[in-house]
Amino acid sequence: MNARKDVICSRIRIPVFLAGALTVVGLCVPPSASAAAVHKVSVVMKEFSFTPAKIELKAGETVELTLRNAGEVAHDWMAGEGLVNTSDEKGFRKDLVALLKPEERGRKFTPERVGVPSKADGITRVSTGAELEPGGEVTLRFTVPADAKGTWIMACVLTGHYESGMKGSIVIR
Ligand SMILES: [Cu+2]
Repeated sequence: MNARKDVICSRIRIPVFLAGALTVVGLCVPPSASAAAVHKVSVVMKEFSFTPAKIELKAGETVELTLRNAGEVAHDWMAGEGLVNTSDEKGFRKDLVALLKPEERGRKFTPERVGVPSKADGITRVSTGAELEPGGEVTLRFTVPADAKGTWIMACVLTGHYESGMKGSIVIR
């Protein structure tokens, strides 16, 4: 009885061992040069924060920025500089997303572009980015242009969200 049991066990072990070995081989294959050059960054959105709140990128690198809404309500992700932030108008004097021209892929998100003529100075502020439903995810893939160097604000421009903490910075060197 015992001998028979051992035989059954050894038959089971062989394929499991092979599967394990194949997995190890798969993990040891070096990534191609193009895959290695991609800088992957993830930002988690919820009520009311971006985590991490600071992203650092370099001009010339290819970036895959993944935004994920782990919250219970919809959130926006926008980026730029010169934010007009009042209760009835929000938008950037200079839009970072227009410079980055990202390819966007994901689920449960809507690309957004909103222009807001400022009451203060008549200049149109823009908010470009994406609105993510709860559970939504979008990956923005772009190569950082040299003219994007600087410190930018990322924000959720939905009413009250920025004021409650949905803000952060993107530093491009
Ligand atoms: Cu929000």
